[in-house]
Amino acid sequence: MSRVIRTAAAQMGPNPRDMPRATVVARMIALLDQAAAQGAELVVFPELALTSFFPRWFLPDQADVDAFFETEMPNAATAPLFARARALGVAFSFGYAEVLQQDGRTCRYNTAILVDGTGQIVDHYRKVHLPGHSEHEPWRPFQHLEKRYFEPGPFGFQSVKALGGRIGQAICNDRRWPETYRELALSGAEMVLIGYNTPRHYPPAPEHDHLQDFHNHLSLQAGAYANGMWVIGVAKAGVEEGCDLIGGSAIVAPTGEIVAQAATLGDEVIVADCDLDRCAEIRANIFDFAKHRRPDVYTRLAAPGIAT
Ligand code: CDT
Repeated sequence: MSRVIRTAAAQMGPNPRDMPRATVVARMIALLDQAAAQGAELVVFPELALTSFFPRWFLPDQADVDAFFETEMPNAATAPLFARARALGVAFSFGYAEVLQQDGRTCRYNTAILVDGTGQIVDHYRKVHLPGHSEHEPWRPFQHLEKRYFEPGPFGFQSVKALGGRIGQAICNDRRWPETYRELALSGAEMVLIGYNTPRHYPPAPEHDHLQDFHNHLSLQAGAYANGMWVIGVAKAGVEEGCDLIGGSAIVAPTGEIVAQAATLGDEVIVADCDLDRCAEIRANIFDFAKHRRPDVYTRLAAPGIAT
């Protein structure tokens, strides 16, 4: 039986701060329709897809922060997206800011969900690697306050059975960490969905700004190859509230080759046929984990210490 998932990366252009969620969701539905017209069974949207990338702002009033969060999913704003996807029988994933009450306290996560073709949420991932800083740093031209506005996801990385294979999720900065992919691969993932918002300018090391696109693809391609799995990287791109976000959304094969890549910095759909059986090209060969991996000597990997 064929295990090809025709997959779309639905890159999004900027979401201005005052763009209503209804408008953003209408754009997402237009992208979903375009993808479905090309036969896509799975449509992958970016990190924090419903709003502007708000960690760029220091917002002293918690009410201003909370305006970017969702208390339930689906909700009134996203219900039309869920309905259209269900009508089309298309699975989709997207990122959003999630707030919930848990064990008597308020928890806020940078979250991504995977929804299957029947409209069921089948995977709920909370971002593990939160980049940036916790305090206002006025010297920066823009902030990166993920460490202030979110807490790290406590559940790590796992994949779920969906669409005839095993699918996992990660979010933006996670894609730079080899551990992300290896953990997902060891959980059986054959495809990993990764939305991102990556500013071209990195204030602590501006000498690397010209490498942002390179580092994006380097990470996605290395993760795919070293673990023999499909990686779908999807940007929110373009100039959002004065902040230049890279594009370069890409569908990467288990060989590490980019098989489809966005050409713009706006709303754009790219599509590829992702045959999950192609994971074996790598996993039954150079990265045959059972045959060649040496976890007995990787003792430092899961230990907290760092040699100095
Ligand atoms: N959203 C996100 O994680 N962005 C980071 C920006 C660099 S760290 C300040 C990234 O890794 O792309």
